[in-house]
Amino acid sequence: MNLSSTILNYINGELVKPQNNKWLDNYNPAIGKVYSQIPDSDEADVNAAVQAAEAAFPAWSNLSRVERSNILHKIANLIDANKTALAEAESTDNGKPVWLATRVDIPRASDNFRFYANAILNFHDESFPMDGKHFNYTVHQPLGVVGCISPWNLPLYLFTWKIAPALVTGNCVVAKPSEVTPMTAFLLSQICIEAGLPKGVLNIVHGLGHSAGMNIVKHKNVKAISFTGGTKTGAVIAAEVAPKFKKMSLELGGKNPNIIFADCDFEKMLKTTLRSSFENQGQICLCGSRILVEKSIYEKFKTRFVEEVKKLKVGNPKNDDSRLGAIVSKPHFEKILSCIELAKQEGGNVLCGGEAIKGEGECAEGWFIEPTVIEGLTQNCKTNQEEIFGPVVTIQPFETEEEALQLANATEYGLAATIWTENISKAHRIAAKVESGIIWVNCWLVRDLRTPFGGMKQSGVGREGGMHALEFFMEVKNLCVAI
Ligand code: TXE
Repeated sequence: MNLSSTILNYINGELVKPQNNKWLDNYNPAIGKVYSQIPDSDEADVNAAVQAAEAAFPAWSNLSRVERSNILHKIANLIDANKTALAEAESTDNGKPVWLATRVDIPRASDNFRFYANAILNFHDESFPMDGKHFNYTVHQPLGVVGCISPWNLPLYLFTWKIAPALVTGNCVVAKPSEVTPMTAFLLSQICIEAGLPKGVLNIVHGLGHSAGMNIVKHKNVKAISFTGGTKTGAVIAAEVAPKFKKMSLELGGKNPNIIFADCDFEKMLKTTLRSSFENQGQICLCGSRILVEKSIYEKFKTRFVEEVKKLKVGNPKNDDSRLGAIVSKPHFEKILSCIELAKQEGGNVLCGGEAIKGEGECAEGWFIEPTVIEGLTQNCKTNQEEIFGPVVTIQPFETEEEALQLANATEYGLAATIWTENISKAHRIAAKVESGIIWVNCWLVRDLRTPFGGMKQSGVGREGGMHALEFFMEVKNLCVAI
């Protein structure tokens, strides 16, 4: 595993420099300093990647599902074999604690490859006999060259979540990780070479969204785009892709309600709510950033929650006792602090946190923010409407189920929600009316890869996960034959 300070593109099976020889700084957010360089790729690099993918497509799509599945299993095994290096690289790039990358991000990356290597073997077509005179059957075929573009919050986790189903269905891929967290994608390139993935099947082009990313989206021979990122970016991509009738899957932002009823298992709720509020420094689109609490337990919740939040240690991501690490980038660090200032201007009362923290030792120049809890805001203020995507949650009381639902659904997003109640009828009743694509009851971030993943409203279009992802990366034909 070559943890080089110079990250290279992976095109046609080779690790290569950008043709324009332009480079971007890549920062370690825990120390606030540049630690590597990444290609500032442009149209020439994307064209080379698409050409390589086109050249590789006939042979790769003609392999049997078992042959493609076997190669994905090799990649999964190599990810597991390099788990420590990958977790450290993920933490260095993203600022998340090493223990979190080790426990979640990297195992999930190998699970993604393993899951789809198996899922394809169970994917089947359908037949529809018609009263002895005609016979229908479906045929699924790969699309060709597809584009996969991913964000910085769960870098290898979300990158592989797209690449694995795209490859195993016989497509060839041009992928771009976030320019903010490129290192594990570079290491994945090396793993794919070692696994014997044929050249051109997967191509990884590093660079900025508006150049490398947009050139992938625009390329006439890229048949589909699978994107995960912000809602505004999703809209830019959709505007480009829709008129060209390319398939698109958009996993976008969220402003998720965490609805807590008085009849919940309080201690279990409290422990999980600490995670759903601040895991990965609150930089998970599934985090519950709006905490809605039934009025009769609001004061008890507020007191206990703030007490526990103050105990959360923010520090060096290398330390096992750091519950929160660094914020991913200086711009995002400054954005979150500006959101906290806005919350105060909107009448919010900061119950704890709210400030940047100066790191210790090697982290003295790092970008750290205290976990922050704010109350006293209206639902319609910007703080409760717009995604902050950091360690900041708001809390507000409700009195009735109707009020809880009104608050929960009062944003333009609809990605995820959590509901805490021991009354199973109430849980089903509320869940049926919450406008979210993913709903957890008495738990959070429990993920079964067979399930559909995605949001409604401004949280996205389409579903990833399970057979939905395999379907997305294939065309389905229906053949009707006269007997
Ligand atoms: O997103 P950006 P970020 C969302 C999360 C937050 C955002 C954070 O809610 O809003 O992602 O990730 C590339 N054409 N989710 O800041 O800026 C860019 O280079 C083509 C939701 O990274 O949108 C990067 O690789 N590409 C999600 C990627 O898009 C472009 C889970 C994302 O960048 C581009 C995780 C362009 N014009 C985060 N502009 C979910 N719902 O599951 C940028 N990019």
